[in-house]
Amino acid sequence: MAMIEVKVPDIGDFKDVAIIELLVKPGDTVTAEQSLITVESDKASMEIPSSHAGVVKELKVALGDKVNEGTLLLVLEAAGAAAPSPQPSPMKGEGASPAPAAAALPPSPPAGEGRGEGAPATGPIQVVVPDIGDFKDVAVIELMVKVGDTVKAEQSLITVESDKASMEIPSSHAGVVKEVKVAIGDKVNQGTLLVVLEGAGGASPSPQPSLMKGEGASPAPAAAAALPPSPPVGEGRGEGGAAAHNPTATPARGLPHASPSIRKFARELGVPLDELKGSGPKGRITQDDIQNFVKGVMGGAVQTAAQKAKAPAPAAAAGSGEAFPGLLAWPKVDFAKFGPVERKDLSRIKKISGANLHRNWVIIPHVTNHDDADITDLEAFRVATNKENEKSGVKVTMLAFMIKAAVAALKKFPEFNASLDGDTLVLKNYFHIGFAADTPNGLMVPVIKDADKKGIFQISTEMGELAKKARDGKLGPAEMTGGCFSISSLGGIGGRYFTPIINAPEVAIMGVCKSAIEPKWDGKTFQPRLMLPLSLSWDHRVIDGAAAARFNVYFASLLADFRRIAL
Ligand code: CAO
Repeated sequence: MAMIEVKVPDIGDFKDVAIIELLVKPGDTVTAEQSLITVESDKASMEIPSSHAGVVKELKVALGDKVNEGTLLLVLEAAGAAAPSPQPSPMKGEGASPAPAAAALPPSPPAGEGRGEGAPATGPIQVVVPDIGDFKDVAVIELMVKVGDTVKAEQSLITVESDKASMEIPSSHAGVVKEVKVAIGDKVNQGTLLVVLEGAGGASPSPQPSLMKGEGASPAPAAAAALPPSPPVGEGRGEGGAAAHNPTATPARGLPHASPSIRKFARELGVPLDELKGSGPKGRITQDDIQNFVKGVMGGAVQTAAQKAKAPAPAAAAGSGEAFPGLLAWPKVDFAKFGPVERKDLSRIKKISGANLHRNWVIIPHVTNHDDADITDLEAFRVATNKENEKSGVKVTMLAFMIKAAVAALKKFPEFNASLDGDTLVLKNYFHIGFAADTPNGLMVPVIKDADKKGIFQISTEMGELAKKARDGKLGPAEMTGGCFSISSLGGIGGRYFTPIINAPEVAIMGVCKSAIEPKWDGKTFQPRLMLPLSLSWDHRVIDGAAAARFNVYFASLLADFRRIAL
């Protein structure tokens, strides 16, 4: 039997797109045109079909891998008589590949729409579907705005879907939605009128970014940017993982029916999409479905398959309603009775990170140990280093040293570099350190990968880049997942100590506040020493108080004399 290498076909402007679903596994029999993987950019997802029929011998990619045209996906043993099918052509309908269609999407704004770079948008503005290439008569599957909403230029308005790809259509202008001209289920084409906006005062519409390149800081990419997901999704590929277990349930489309942003939303919350029943058209899973599912799990009314399988897992017990008998309902107050109020929706990041924080706070038995590190000498070294390297443009902050110290402490206390999987502790032999970043939209935790292999300058550079991306809403999921341990530094702001919430599935987090000069007794006299307040929160299911105290003491000793790192 001949072996055939199946590669990613021409996917046009799609570059370095992440695999979010593996739809086949070794041993599966696939037909030509059967979808093999799903890839996703900021605003679109698509399935990549097989060029040939056969039996999967070897998968050459994994979830999260970035692929491009020509990337080897898998090796097939050619099916008996089945001749290799031709390479799929741009999506025009029957059995064609979705890839080129999506790739055919142009980066430009709709013609004649008057992007108006620099020109203030005032009065009614008709926002139409831009040039969406070969996408024809695509169905609206999601309305993301309603009358009265204020939208920004580039904010996603609707999601459309063809056979195998879906994408969000952004607004060409900023303004207030006066009329929505399409409904769910409507078929749209280039030029279809979507909404009428009342132009936002003097606000100039920003230039349209490339639709498929994800340069826009739209809500969709932002949704991906929040706390990393936690079990049972593992590395944030919950629905993909589930699909991978059961790839042949419905050969062509056994996947949960959901748009890219909904999939991201679900991944970030750790919601297994394949366990949800969609309430949208054709069973499509909506944001409400996900939120209701999360509420159900938090309240104990719903159990995920993973929880059922692992019952009586401690997490399930803690999350069940029975753990809180007689709990009062959340107070409903008409605040306007007491004075003027305004209402403001939580940002998507706040909603996502809030749900994660809530779950972590409720489920994990947190304890926080406080300690201080004498960083007098390290701070002098840091200041001198920055002076020496003024021209390099790389500024080293205390956080970079703390990331290295965290790696050394994780090596010495491996149970801190672990995650709970039911009754099993997963000990990690890699050292990815997350750091909390404050952004205009809320808290995010980018991750410095392989911090053990990087020096202070490289860590500082990466931290600067990741923090900027976080603030610009441009962090990708891969940049926020896989963390082993997090550091939340409020040192640049102030305060003394706090109780950080553990970033599950991690088991500990270091909170750091602002250092201050304090008098320290050296046995003869008081010396002015620069003291850094540390607050280590840890999961008492995994870590004991004595280990936590030792971790803190060791961490502080490293900062007090950084040469210990080399011991
Ligand atoms: N003590 C005293 N000063 C400190 C310090 C500390 N522990 N840590 C940082 N500083 C100083 C820095 O040296 C810098 O001073 P100069 O400007 O004089 O050089 C200044 O504070 C600002 O530092 P920074 O915040 O820009 O840099 P950082 O590496 O310390 O932090 C980042 C980067 C992204 C983590 C930070 O900007 C941030 O977002 N912090 C907030 C994190 C957060 O919200 N945590 C709470 C999570 S729980 O809701």
